[in-house]
Amino acid sequence: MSNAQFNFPENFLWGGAIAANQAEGAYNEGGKGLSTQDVAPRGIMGPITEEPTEDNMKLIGIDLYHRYKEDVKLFAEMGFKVFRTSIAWSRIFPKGDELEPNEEGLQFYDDLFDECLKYGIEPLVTLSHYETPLHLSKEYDGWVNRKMVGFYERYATTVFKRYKNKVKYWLTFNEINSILEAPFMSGGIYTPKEKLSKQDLFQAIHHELVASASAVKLCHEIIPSAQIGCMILSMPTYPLTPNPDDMIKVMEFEHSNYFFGDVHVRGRYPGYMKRYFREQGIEIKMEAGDEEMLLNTVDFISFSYYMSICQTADPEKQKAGEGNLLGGVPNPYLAASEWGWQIDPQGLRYVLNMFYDRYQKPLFIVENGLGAVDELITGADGEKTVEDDYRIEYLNDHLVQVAEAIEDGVEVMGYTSWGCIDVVSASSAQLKKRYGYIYVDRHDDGSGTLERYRKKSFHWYKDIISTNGKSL
Ligand code: BGP
Repeated sequence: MSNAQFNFPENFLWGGAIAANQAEGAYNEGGKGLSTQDVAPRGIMGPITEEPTEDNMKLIGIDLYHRYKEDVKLFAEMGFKVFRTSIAWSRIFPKGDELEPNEEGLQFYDDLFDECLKYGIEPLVTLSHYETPLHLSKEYDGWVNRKMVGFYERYATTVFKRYKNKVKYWLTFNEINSILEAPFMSGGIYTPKEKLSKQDLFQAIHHELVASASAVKLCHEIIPSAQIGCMILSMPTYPLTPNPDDMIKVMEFEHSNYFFGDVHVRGRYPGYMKRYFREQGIEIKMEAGDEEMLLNTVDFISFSYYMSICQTADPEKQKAGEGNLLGGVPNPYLAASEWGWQIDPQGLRYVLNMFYDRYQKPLFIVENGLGAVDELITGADGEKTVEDDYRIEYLNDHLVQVAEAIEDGVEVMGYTSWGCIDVVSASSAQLKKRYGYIYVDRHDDGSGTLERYRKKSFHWYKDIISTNGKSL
């Protein structure tokens, strides 16, 4: 079916996204050091272990480290223009604080990026995606420590120089605002969340913001033709009722997340954060040069979008939202995925408009998708497949809203759906929560051949890309 009314820009970057720690496996090969993920068998919010344990699905992941050629070939078959992945920091600097990088780790990404470029696929690279070297977490308490800025700068400089002819699109920190709820995974902060003071949390955030601005500066110096963006977990927020108290809750919640974008785009702390710091007795220690450094603002804003939420000022109703990654309560008008993530395609149009109105910068949707349990069956052609019409419906509905936002005048650079090949889930560390167009035969009990199979959505996405969205 052709939908002539949808006008995606001609150079729209269609593709898919994964992260090193959820896909590569080979956690102790090629000179790689341990990362925070290697001791987190239950996901980003769960307890951690002393050493890597066999039940941690990320240690093997989907074995992309050894199978990337086959996988990139499948991405090329779908027509990808861009492939988002992260560099595992601990492959490049195994401990994080050494002076010399690990050549074998650098070589792996050379090979991976070459493989993408061979098919005309642009790599989009996240520098830090929930995978801080474990040594930096244990020895320095992660981003609470100012020294992290220097370690990150050394790492960023190393990879910018190495891949300057291969990578044009960069992201500094995955979902930088998630540190508010997941300080260990997002900020490498070893101090348990319950014991972490707000002072230390916001100091860590300051260090990340300075490091992010510094990466922007370094990237512009080393690769003048490159574009570098921040990456924000977006969660459009509606008042549960028209009560003004609920609306103020919405505003406060949005401020806690907009804050990260505001600093990245405007280059300074907003007034509402200064008020918050004053009222909470938080004093951010700034070093000489920090304020100037923050003025190195991003070229574009990227974000993930999975769901919207509601806010309420009523403490009784608020209880319904306990345990959500960013808080908030369910919306009575929306259905939810099997994992309770509420499905709201229009929220994507809304958030695109909100970001664009606020920042007037190009936007890149670098994560969106449906995590679901898939059943591998034998199709009519004798090939194994998954009839994932539910995923096609979710993605199609969301892309229609991206098209609407483009009609609204929003500048959208591209769309990389999350987990374009099945990967280990970040929140639950399970493999049964699948997002991919490509099914990977691996299961949470450790069984499976690791074979790859094209799902029905594989063919659907291929059509979307080849028609530049006209087949939506
Ligand atoms: C984002 C992360 C990803 C990813 C995705 C889906 O928060 O950036 O790493 O996994 O969410 O989440 P999950 O895997 O928990 O379903």
